[in-house]
Parts: sequence; structure tokens; C-alpha cells
Amino acid sequence: MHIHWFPGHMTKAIRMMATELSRVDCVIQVLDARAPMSCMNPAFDAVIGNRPRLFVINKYDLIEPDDAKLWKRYFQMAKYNFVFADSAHKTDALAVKNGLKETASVISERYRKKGVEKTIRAMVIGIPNVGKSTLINSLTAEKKTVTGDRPGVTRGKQWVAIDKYIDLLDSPGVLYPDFKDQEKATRLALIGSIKDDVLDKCELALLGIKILCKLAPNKLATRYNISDINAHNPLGILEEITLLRGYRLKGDTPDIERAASAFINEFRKGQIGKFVLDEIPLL
Ligand SMILES: Nc1nc2c(ncn2[C@@H]2O[C@H](COP(=O)(O)OP(=O)(O)O)[C@@H](O)[C@H]2O)c(=O)[nH]1
Ligand SMILES: [Mg+2]
Repeated sequence: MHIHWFPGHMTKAIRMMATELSRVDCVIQVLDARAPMSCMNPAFDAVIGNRPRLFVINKYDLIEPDDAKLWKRYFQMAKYNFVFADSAHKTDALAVKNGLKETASVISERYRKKGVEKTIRAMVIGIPNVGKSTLINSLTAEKKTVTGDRPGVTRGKQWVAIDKYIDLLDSPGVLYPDFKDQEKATRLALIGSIKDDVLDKCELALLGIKILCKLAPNKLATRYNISDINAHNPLGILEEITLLRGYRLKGDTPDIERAASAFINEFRKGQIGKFVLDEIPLL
């Protein structure tokens, strides 16, 4: 399977982003903690320019604390402003707000000297499905933006007042073209950042199973009750899942596609376990 992951509207989205960015003070770039490197979009860097940027390493609940420590070290060494967040459970709202205020302090200080308490206008950017809208919701009392576990749910622009000093602008997820790096494409597909309709579910599930067999075969074995996981290749494992779950089509044919969908959905929700798909770079 060759994953084509640069639908045409993404180029337009980058252009729109550049226009919106001219009206904001700083940027919150949301990354998925399971693949933060793959979520970095080189096309963003050019349009962000020298605006202050806070990385929110989101879906923190879907990785192990030891891996979080390694990411923390990496982001510190790279001298990035960053915070971890589990937006789905709204546990880190204060840390995110403080991180943003600190990141934007150069700007607020400049205004403060003139006696003005500046409202920081920040644009929340990132590739699809990393949790941009959920993050904004987690910072407000009421539900204000639309979220969904599929790319492309956010369209149009909406400013949300977080408090007296922070306004946030949600944005549609933007991917970048990198046709050659299919490993990255696979990771992005597994975390749900590439539209499912351009993917072959069975092939993606097989690639995912292959990765998990390397990372933590025991977690896979436990989730699906596979007793001799090392004796199977990825297809064998997917067949086992189909069998053990009793997924069948009419006429009793095994419904392998249903097993593939189940695997992908359960992986995305963290039900198989906590995994980091990207290699953590050593600086
Ligand atoms: N486990 C977990 N899921 C999250 C978190 N943040 C967002 N999600 C889920 O990820 C999916 C995509 O979220 P959404 O906010 O629509 O992403 P967006 O496309 O970047 O705006 C939704 O199913 C959210 O519930 C998080 O911190 N932890
Ligand atoms: Mg959204």
C-alpha cells in the first residue's frame, strides 16, 4: 500500500494559515505524544516565522510515564517551550494556560510597559486529529468547538475566549507532503491523522500489528488473548483476532476487515496499551 497523504486542500490550508497567522501573537502547536516527531510539520515553521510557539504534547494519557520522561528530555534539550496535556480528561488546563502565558511573555511585557494588559491571541495549529479542538474545549468551561476522531472535522474559523487574557483560534489540521517516508505515513495513519478513506484497513492493521509485535508483543497478546503470539506473522495474528472475536460474514467466511477495523480503533483509543511509535531522538 502506498499512502497518499497530501490531499490538495492542504496547500490551500497552509496559505489560509499564513493569512490568519498575521493576526495572532503566538502559536500553540499540538502534537500527539505517540508520534510527536511525525506530527512536526516543516511547512508550519516557515509560516510561523519568529512568533513565540508553545508545543502541547497531547494525548499524554496514551504513553507510558517513562516515555514521557524521554520526550521531556528531548524537548528540553531542543530548547522548545512545551507542556504535556491530556485534553480528553481536562487535567492540564492550568499548565497549558501558564505555558502559554510564559511563552507569550515577551509580548505581554512589551504591552505592560505601556500600561496595557494585552489579551494574547494564539492560534492552535497541528496536523489532523492530534486534539486541537479537544484542547481548546479543555480550557473552557463550556463545549465550544467541534471534535471528532477523524481528520478534517474542523472547518471555518472561530475565536474562543479562554479567560480575560487569552483568546484562541482553532484551525483545520494540515498535513505536509512527504511521499517518500512511508514509515512516517504509517505512524500518522495509525494515530488517525490521515483520512481513513485513502487507506486500506487490512494493510494498515497489518503494518500496525507488525510495529506492535516489535514494541510490545505481550500487550497485543493480552488484549486479544493470543497464546503463542511469536509463532504468528502479522497476517496470522489478524486471522487469530478474527477467529477469537468470532467476526464472520454471511456463509461463515471470516470477516478479516472487521478485525482490522477493530484493531485500528482499539489502537487509537489506547485500548491495546500505551505505545510510542516515533523513535525518540537523542540530542
Ligand atoms: N486519549 C486522548 N484522546 C484525545 C486527547 N485529545 C483529543 N483526543 C481525542 O482525539 C480525537 C481527535 O480530537 P480533535 O480535538 O477533534 O482533534 P483535531 O482534529 O486536532 O481538532 C477525538 O476522538 C478526541 O476525543 C487526549 O489528550 N487523550
Ligand atoms: Mg479540530
